[in-house]
Amino acid sequence: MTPEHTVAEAFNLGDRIQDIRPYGHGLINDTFVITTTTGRHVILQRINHRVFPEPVRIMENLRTLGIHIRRRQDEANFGARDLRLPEIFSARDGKDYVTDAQGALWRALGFIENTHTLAAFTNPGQAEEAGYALGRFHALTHDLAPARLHETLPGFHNAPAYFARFLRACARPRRVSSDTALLHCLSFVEVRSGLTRALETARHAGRLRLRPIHGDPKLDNFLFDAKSERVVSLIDLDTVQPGLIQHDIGDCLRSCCNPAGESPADIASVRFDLDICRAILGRYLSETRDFLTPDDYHYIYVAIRLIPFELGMRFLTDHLENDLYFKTDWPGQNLFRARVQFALTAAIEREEERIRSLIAELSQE
Ligand code: GN1
Ligand code: MG
Repeated sequence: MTPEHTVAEAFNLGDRIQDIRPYGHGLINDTFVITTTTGRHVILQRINHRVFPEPVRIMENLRTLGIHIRRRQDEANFGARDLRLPEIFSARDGKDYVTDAQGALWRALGFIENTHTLAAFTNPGQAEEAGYALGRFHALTHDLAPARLHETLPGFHNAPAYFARFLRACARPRRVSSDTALLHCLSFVEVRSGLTRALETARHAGRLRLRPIHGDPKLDNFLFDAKSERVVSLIDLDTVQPGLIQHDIGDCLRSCCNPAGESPADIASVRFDLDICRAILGRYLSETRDFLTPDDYHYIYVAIRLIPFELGMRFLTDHLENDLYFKTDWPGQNLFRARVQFALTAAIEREEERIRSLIAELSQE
């Protein structure tokens, strides 16, 4: 029996297991889909405990989030159409998870049927849907006190801490590199070191406040209904924790506005699409405008530039540390991923004026 089979048997799925297969493209956790003998599907995940120091906290956050969102949705005036959260299957011992012989935590979540993810948008309506979903997620959670949520991943989106780690990785003695792509990446980071502090400084100054965030709203994590093409769920809730909504806005736009994706055949095809940005942000703001402050708007551009830069720096540091964090299929893949995110950062910098005027325009509506 494979480890996933052994673990799956420890959950109360209400059905017998027919088949288990690897699923999705996550860079951190291992994901499988179980098919039961009655044709139902369940997501089974092994949480990467090198990344998440206390995985039990993820499950506690998921419960807290679920209770809060359901209470908000039960309030009057909310339409029938709303975001869904995956169901949590309990283990036969009553817990929300199973721990395997190696100490890793596994969980089983409801599979939201008749949905799919998109590799890239094919029409503006899909981009508006992504904006709706992120905005709705923030609107449903902004009144949940952030202290009610654990930090599942301490330091996640702490760009100055990532920069300090990057510097440590650079300082380690290794062969002098003549790899021009690597040298270019190193100087790309060094000349932007000031950028890393932008959001943290604003937060410490009290200009931005902590709120619950999704943490990883990349395009892969939006589930579109197969028929209506509407987003019905935002999945991958491991990084739900206190953060800045700017982290989510920046991450969503980083992922969605680059139609070439995170692993393009040609880095030259990486760009930042302003029409997609307009569709997402416009719809996002129609869900969130009631509780956003002038400073919230002010820091949107900074976040759009910072988050791809931060992710590039994280990939680059992992490359320098011999790929300990992100899964790789080939040597040098994390360096390649870093180059893609830096190409996107550069594209955003070239469009700065137009992005800033777009944000100003949308904030007036
Ligand atoms: C990781 O595992 P996955 O693909 O959901 C990462 C995100 C990155 C993303 C880039 C916990 O998410 O921060 O934006 O890769 N998650 C963590 O694809 O580090
Ligand atoms: Mg994730």
